[in-house]
Amino acid sequence: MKPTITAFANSPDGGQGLARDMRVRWALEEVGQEYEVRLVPWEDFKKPAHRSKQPFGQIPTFEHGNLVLFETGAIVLHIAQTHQGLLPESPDARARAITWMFAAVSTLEPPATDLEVNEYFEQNEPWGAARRPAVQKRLWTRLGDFAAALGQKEWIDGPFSAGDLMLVEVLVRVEAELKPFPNLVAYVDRARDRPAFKRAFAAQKAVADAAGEPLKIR
Ligand code: GTB
Repeated sequence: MKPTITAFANSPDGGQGLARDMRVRWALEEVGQEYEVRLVPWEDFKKPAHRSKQPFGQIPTFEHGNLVLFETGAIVLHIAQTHQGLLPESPDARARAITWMFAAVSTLEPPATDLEVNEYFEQNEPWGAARRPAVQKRLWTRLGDFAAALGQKEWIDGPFSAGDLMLVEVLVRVEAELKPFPNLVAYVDRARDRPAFKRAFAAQKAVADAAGEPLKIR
């Protein structure tokens, strides 16, 4: 039986890879696991049926048999732990890869999301533009620290892992801010060149193309 994930029926980004089901699709493609997708219309996000699977009324979710998961970090970790290919065998290297997954969602993603929120939802507030430089500076500090840690390595710690997958998925959300960090731009480009990334992106884009006009969220 294949797992089922949920995704936007009509993504606001029109299929540019920004909706967070992308990271789950990519992980499933990397490990060669086929999956089903249940598309959730925006008006159903906060309804009890969806909240019973995702308490915050968000996508994506992951269902496999009786198991229902939410939070992309947890979903990608589960996929990586139940298949070969996204986590190293050695316990120490595996723990380090998982550390980078946490760094992605708990250290890099919060300032990235803050910038997105400022762009999408705060620009029409009287204080929106004034807040932006501080938000951007916090993100740049984190990006600079990560750029220094990555250096000229191909991937963050040995072969490509779920750590890289989650890190890249955060970086793509703030692509315009990566320009001062050429090694981060090259890292994202390398990741996008992976066949599994391309398959996941194409699958997500096909849904958006079929949906037509993207959902307006601002
Ligand atoms: N921490 C959760 C996880 O990692 O699973 C975050 C999930 C999340 O934020 N999901 C978003 C959502 O469901 C969709 S991806 N939001 C509805 C809500 O919170 O009420 C976020 C997203 C989608 C599309 C764009 N875009 O178009 O640019 C940007 C961000």
